[in-house]
Amino acid sequence: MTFKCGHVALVGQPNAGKSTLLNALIGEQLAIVTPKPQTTRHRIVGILNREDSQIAFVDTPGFHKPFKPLNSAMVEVVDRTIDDVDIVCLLIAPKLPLTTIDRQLFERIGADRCIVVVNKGDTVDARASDDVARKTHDEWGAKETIVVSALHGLNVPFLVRSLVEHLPEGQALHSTEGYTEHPVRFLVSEIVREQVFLQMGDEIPYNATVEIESFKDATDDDPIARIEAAIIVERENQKAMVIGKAGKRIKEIGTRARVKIEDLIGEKVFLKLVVRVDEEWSSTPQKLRDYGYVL
Ligand SMILES: Nc1nc2c(ncn2[C@@H]2O[C@H](COP(=O)(O)OP(=O)(O)OP(=O)(O)O)[C@@H](O)[C@H]2O)c(=O)[nH]1
Ligand SMILES: [Mg+2]
Repeated sequence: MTFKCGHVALVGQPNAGKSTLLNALIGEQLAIVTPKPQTTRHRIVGILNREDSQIAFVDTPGFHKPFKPLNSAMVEVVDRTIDDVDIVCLLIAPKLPLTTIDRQLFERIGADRCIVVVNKGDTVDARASDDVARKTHDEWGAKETIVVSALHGLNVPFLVRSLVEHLPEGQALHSTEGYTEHPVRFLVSEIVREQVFLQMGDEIPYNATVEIESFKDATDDDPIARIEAAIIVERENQKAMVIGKAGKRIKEIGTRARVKIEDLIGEKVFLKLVVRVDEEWSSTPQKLRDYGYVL
């Protein structure tokens, strides 16, 4: 049996469902998902090991017009990833008309390396999503378009089979154990950030990032993992909002994040959260680098 291996990027506008699809493809809650646009900020790699293949899926931030340095860093990730991979899945919404921004992305990727994925197929009737698929062929010249529902896993195995066909032959490029090579610290910071997105109103998430300040695994003497994380915001009033009345909001963020972190690392966790103000961090290139954003 020939073995196939390669990298497949998931690209598209904010909220298209890229991270949901990554999780559906690898069967794990690796990438954070929220109803707010611009949730993903980094390249998130999830590895699918199969008997006949290894596919490294690369989830990317939503492609949008950057208006500040954090956004430029996010869009840069998309741009670089497109160049790095074997195949790009371009996720689009199941409605017409096709958008200019999706078309530009399609052209940037090139028809030969692009599989168009019409996601959220569960939200419209089959005829509507088929119409979208047909238009990608007729108007853009797409060679392959697949309708899926990342949320319900609909047609996801079919997408995988199609990807395997297109991938080059070759040995596994990543470890065949596990589904990710990201450090646990990074995954934990993402879980906290997910709760900041979910529990806070519209303004805070876009001004917040999360730093892990210390991480001690459980030991024989102390059977609880002890993690300290800082939620970094840009202004004092934002700090007050994250903390909430009598510390209620931050407590809720911490409780929900802790449950997910315990699931991830398989240990009981004591999670200490603090909020720090770092003015203009999202507009200052050096600070962005310090917080792990790629510039
Ligand atoms: N109904 C439905 N909702 C979906 C589907 N896929 C994703 N969603 C929802 O769409 C929202 C955005 O999903 P994400 O996976 O975070 O989207 P994304 O493209 O990664 O977004 P960014 O990281 O912000 O670019 C969430 O509320 C998901 O639950 C789907 O197939 N059907
Ligand atoms: Mg995402």
